[in-house]
Parts: sequence; structure tokens; C-alpha cells
Amino acid sequence: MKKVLVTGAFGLVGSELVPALQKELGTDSVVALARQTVDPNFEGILEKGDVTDFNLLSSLIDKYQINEIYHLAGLLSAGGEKDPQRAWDVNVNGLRSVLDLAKEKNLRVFWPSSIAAFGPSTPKENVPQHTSLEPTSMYGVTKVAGELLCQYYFKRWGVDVRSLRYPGLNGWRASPGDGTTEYAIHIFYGAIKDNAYTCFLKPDAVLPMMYLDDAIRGTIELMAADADKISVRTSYNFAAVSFSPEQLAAEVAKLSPGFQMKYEPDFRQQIAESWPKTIDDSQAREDWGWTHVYGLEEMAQELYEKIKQKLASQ
Ligand code: AKB
Repeated sequence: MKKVLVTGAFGLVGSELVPALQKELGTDSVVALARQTVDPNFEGILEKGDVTDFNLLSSLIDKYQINEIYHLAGLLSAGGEKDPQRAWDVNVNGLRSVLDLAKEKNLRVFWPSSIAAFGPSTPKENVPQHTSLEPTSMYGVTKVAGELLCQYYFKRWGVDVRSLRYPGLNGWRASPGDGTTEYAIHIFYGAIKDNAYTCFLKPDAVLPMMYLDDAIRGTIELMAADADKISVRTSYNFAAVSFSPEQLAAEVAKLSPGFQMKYEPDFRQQIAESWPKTIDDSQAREDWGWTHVYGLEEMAQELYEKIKQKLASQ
């Protein structure tokens, strides 16, 4: 029987992955681990603690007889620049603990990498699967280190660890985190509350993005694929749509007439400029059948409606 542990369970991805896994496996088969943020309406198995605590992770795996970990806990790009040391500790040492436990206790692992693994020397358009990885943010450095660790544990010890280079993910259930692409979620809160938003990126800062529903489905599909289909053990390029703040603002204005967007770029603009605009994810499509559903327009409509309902019920 599959028993899974999800770290970072109430972050952007965790808050939608946990219910999806509960639906697939049953509530008693999913353990949510959180350090701080907890949804007061959460129903299921909840544990509290820090992913850098090796003994805690080890005891939880034994207590619940876990055989699969979705290791989502980590700092994002803007958070990583504010505290680079903690970013390394959580993102790299936390992953290494998970991989050591996976080796010792024979667990399967999912770990998210990011488009932040790319850097200024990566091509801007249609980034191939195998390319230059020279990121300039600490977050990106931790993602490259993490990808290589995953591949090392697979090649040296056969740990079945799988990974996706997530683009900017846009969901409604959790509040947006400390990332560069998260303007694309904050904008909806601004539109619904004030019919206005001040963006921290320039109007033409095109970045790869995805609706969270697609990302959750892709993550579950990757983990369900036969091992012989997985040809990439660092992390798969994973893509849906690319758009700029001004293109998203135009969609939001269709949903919220009179919407006003202002631009006050800050240090996150430099991070955005170091990342590519479009990604070639054909390897994921060929190997395990990845395909996205949501385009910019459908994603904007869903986010606007869901965040509006969420805010109205609070
Ligand atoms: C961020 O902007 O830091 C994240 C990411 C692209 O990994 N959303």
C-alpha cells in the first residue's frame, strides 16, 4: 500500500497536491508535514516540524510506514536572496536528508527543481533539456545542486527520485509565496480588492508559467510512470505557457473592467532577466506523455473566479 509524506504541505504546491493525493490514495495514506503555516480547515494527518531535522523525518517515515515522499519544502527565489544561508540549508541539506533516508529505507522521492536552475548563459528561447546551468540567484544555485544530487543518488544507489523544473506556478488555494513569478498570483488579489496592482517586474518581462492544476496532474503522472520511461534523473523541463505582466494585465482587465496596473520593478526584475522566456519540454512529452491543458486566458478566468470566491468566504 502506498503511504506518502508531503513536506511543505501548506505551500503553493502542497496545498493542492495534498488534497489530490488524498483523493487518489485515501486520507489515511497521506501525511502532511508543515513547519508553520497550517490551514485551519485541514482534514487529514498533520505533523509539524522542520525538514532540516533528520531525526524527525526518520521517525515520521517509520511511524507511518512511508514509502514515497513529495519533498516540497524550500525557499523560493526572492526569499533565497533575503537569506541565502537558510536557502542552502533548507533547499540542499533538507533534500540530502530526504535522499539519505530514501536510500536507507527504500523510498521513492519527488522533488521540484525550477526554471531558476537556468541563468544568463542559457538560451532565452526554447531552452533544451540539456543546456548551460549557471544561475545567478542562490535559489537557482540550490536547484542545480539539488538536481545533481538527485542524479547522483539514482546512479550510485538506485534511489528512484524524479523531478520537474517547475515554471512559475499559479494557484488560488494558498497565498502566493516569496517568488519572482508570484506577481502572476498577487495581481488577482489586487484586482479583486482594489481593481489595481503595482507589479515588481517590468511590463515586458516574459516568463514561463503554468496553472497549478496542470502542474499537480503532471507531478502525479510523472510519479506514476514506469521507471524505464524516465530518461532524465536530474530534472525534466516542464512547460505550458509564457507571458509578460502586460499580457496578464490585459486578461485581468477583461475580467475586472477598469483594472489599473502600475510598474515599480525591484531586485526581482534582475532575477527574472536571468531566466529564459520559453522552455522546450519535448523530452517530458515523449518519455511519459506530459501535456498541458490551460492557456493564459483559461488560467486567468479560473484564478479570478476562485480567488474571488475564496476572499468572499473569508
Ligand atoms: C520563483 O519565482 O521563485 C518560483 C520559481 C520559478 O521557482 N516561482
